[in-house]
Amino acid sequence: MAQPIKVVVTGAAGQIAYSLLYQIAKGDVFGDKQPIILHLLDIPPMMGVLEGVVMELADCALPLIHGVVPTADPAVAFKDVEAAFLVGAMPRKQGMERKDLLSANVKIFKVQGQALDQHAKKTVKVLVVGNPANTNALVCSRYAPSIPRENFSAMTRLDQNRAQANIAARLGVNIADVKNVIIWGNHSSTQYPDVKHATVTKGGVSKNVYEAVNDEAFLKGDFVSTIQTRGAAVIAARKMSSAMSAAKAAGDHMKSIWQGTDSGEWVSMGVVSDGSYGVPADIVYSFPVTIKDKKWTIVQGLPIDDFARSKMDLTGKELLEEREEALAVCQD
Ligand code: NAX
Repeated sequence: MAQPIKVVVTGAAGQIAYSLLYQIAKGDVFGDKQPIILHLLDIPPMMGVLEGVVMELADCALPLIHGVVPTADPAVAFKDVEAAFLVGAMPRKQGMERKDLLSANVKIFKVQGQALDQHAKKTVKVLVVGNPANTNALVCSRYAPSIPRENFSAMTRLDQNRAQANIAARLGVNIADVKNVIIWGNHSSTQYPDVKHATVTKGGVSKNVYEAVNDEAFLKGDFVSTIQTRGAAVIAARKMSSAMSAAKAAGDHMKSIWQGTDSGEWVSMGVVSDGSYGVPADIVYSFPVTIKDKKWTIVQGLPIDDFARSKMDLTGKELLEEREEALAVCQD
């Protein structure tokens, strides 16, 4: 059997982690032959709750788990980890402005970037889930200069999964028959869910989603706004934010990094922009990527029409603003 790898999950006492830990622990992410030592980080007041999570992990009786290390100390949590799920962040409280949330959370990601820099393996793959995920990932990578920037990514896979599910339901096909949906930009309500390059297979025949849906008004209107506001719709119904689906998406994202993408398929993730598609460089922007040997490559050469251009620019502009706010907070 392979040597165990150390995997950290932050916000380990929270609701996303509660679903995510089981997926990781049973082999859905790193494979069913890969033993794991789980490092669980949360803040000191949550140590009692975390102890309960540790008890439940033990009671799951999962043979891939070769150790569990609950801690409130980032130095312990990030020690020698090869994969990091950065889920923990401060939730938005009533009366809190987006700016206040950004300012509280980027500070957390500055500290965790520094801890990763000092303690993690240099090959560590870091997935940022905690919001504002794209800008937190940028901050985290900036404060971990000894780790390649390409190793940091932000989660837009939940948005991708939502878009894929919406189209599959609309066309009455299985989710697996819809491929290459793209999320461009920020994991926020400015994101641009794009099916112009997506395909659907029905009765053995593959077709472009745009042609199959055959309703441009829907694809440019309700579809886009439904995906952009899906998180708020879940909160309104459940009185809590998406957790099961967010955990599934986090597992999917890291699995894509670990095991690569299938031939002819791409996935969306927030990565440090190199200026592809005229997107500003040096922001964490969600692009379509293919992955091989744990390295991503932005899919090049997709034609961008005027509608897509305006949506892609808008979400890029928001990310530039977030970057300025975040860097100012970090310098305080
Ligand atoms: P919870 O509030 O249930 O859990 C968060 C946990 O993080 C808590 O246990 C808290 O104590 C812990 N925490 C806070 N500060 C910490 C720190 N400095 N170090 C370690 N742990 C810390 O939130 P949950 O529903 O699990 O959501 C977690 C984050 O995911 C939030 O920021 C949320 O906004 C974000 N989301 C991101 C999504 C995405 O697609 N990128 C979608 C789902 C989710 O909304």
